[in-house]
Amino acid sequence: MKKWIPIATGLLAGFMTAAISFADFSNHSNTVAANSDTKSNAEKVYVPFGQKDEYYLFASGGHSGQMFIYGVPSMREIRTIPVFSPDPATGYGFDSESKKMLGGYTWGDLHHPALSETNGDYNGKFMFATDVGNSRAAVVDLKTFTTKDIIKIPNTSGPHCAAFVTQNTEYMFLPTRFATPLGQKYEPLDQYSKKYRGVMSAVTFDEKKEKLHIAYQVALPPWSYDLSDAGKKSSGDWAVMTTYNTEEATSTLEINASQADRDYIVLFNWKQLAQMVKDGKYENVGGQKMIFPEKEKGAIYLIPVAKSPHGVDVTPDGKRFIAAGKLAPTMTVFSFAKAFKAIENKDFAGERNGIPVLQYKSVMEREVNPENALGPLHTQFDDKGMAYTTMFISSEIVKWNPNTGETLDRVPVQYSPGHSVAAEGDTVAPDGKYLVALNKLSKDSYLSVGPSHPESMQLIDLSGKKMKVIQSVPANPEPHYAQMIKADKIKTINVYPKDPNNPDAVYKQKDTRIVRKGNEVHVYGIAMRSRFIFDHSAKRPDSVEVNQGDKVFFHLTNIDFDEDITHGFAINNYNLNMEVQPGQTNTIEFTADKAGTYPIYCTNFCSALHQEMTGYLLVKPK
Ligand code: K7E
Ligand code: CUA
Repeated sequence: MKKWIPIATGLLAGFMTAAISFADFSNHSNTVAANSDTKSNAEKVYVPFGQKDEYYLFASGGHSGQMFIYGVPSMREIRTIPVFSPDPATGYGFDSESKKMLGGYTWGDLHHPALSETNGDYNGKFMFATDVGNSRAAVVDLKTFTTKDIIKIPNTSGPHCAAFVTQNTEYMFLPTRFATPLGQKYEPLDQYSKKYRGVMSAVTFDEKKEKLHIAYQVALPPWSYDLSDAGKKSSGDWAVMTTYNTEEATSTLEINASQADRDYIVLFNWKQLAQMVKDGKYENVGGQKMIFPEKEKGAIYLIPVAKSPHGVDVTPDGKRFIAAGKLAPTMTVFSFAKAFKAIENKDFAGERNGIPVLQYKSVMEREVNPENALGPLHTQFDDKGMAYTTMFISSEIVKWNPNTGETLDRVPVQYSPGHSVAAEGDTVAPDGKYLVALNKLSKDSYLSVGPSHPESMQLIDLSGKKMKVIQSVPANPEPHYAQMIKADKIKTINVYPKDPNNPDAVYKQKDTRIVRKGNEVHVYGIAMRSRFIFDHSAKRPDSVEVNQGDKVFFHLTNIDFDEDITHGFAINNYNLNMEVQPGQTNTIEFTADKAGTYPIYCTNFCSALHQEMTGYLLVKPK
């Protein structure tokens, strides 16, 4: 323990100015261009035209609120899935359903995408994500790569460490980065230790209805909860998360939250928490079932860990969890079995905020300090159980053996990696093969675009004895975390099937119509190559006339049941656009408050006569 105190003090400055460490790498000559086997690297990432990538990579879009999809090993960006922010390209946030889901928010901060799991393995069905910016959780359906549900999480501020799912997607846990008074009521900051709380929410998912739901919440001490991970196999009922600012500082956190040599890992049993809820051991706070751990004991424990940890990761066999020190150059390996024993023997070193603290020595298995490796943040695993930890300050990936602590290999990356992601890396059976470093700074890697540069992702080949960086691509803000899944696990649909129960759907030209109810106008129309038909019986079936002030609903069905033949629907000068994918029915609603003549047009180039796919919205003045 003594060892890291002096180092950590120096590190604090280093962590904040990681860029100064770039110079250290001049002797590594590891830039892709300088690599002597450029050709063999190129072959490894080359996916010939007509062939497809082996993996999907789902990368967090950070404060863009979106998720970016890449293919691995080509590292080609395939798609953006809008989740927490509107996206004109797909009409997300414009059509009625997605607009309602976004709830008026125009941005989100998506950090950790999490794939749904069956028996600890990605099942390829759904992707979950949380929003640190506006405290929401979302689910994306991987049949269509579209967001299906978003819920606002009350009583919480910034669910950063989420989303990590339990091994059969029973729960995802959303502990918060910021402590606030419950319900975000006003309380002076002097009351921080007494009145503020960090709240963890347990969210469930109804796969049939595709709906998220808050099962219960836990009022944790007023600390910052950082990364979390669910247990696996023998530790499957448990989950772990890191904390910082257990100092309970209320200002200048960079100094004041780094005072203590130890913060904690929170170890909790989610089955016991669920049982407490069943037994009525909770209080109602703002409509949520809130467990107070100082009153209801037995499900939550604290484990001391070196200074302001960031990541904590459970090994694929579920036997250990590894915390990375951020301000201590240490990866600490803990044993679940030891923790369970310590709990059984009540081997406590007292309590903190009414929560028992387990003896560090009783749970810790080893501290690993690779020489000069600084700023460990997150750990991933390969098929042999070997660990790969990102070093933010020394800008490298360190491969090491969690069973022995031995350092096996190191490779520099450009620069300052936050997370990395291994192929199927969070499952009980990672693939090895590939690791992608998600770097915070690309600095001198690409053509300059001015003072602010893109982040970078570097593909690392794990198949040999030595790690090898084989590709580098720029990434939009901000790849915090990603998950990589075998491509054949994801089964997308080609077209939306006909839905006879959808009252808004119209599949035949003769069923197109305009229905007026008072000042509401409902247009039941179709889009097809290369025209709109809003009312087949009208003199001009592709134009609609309404009165100024009318509430207008365009229900549009794309009757081109043909893969990739998607249509757009934009109203010129009305700030409206949506996409209607093959077979899909989509609705856009607005108040026609501006009188005049407004062209309607298709925004997706859909045929040789796409340009002709137009009509008019006429808004008759009052
Ligand atoms: Cu960027 Cu996971 Cu939000 Cu670490 S987090 S780096
Ligand atoms: Cu439909 Cu262009």
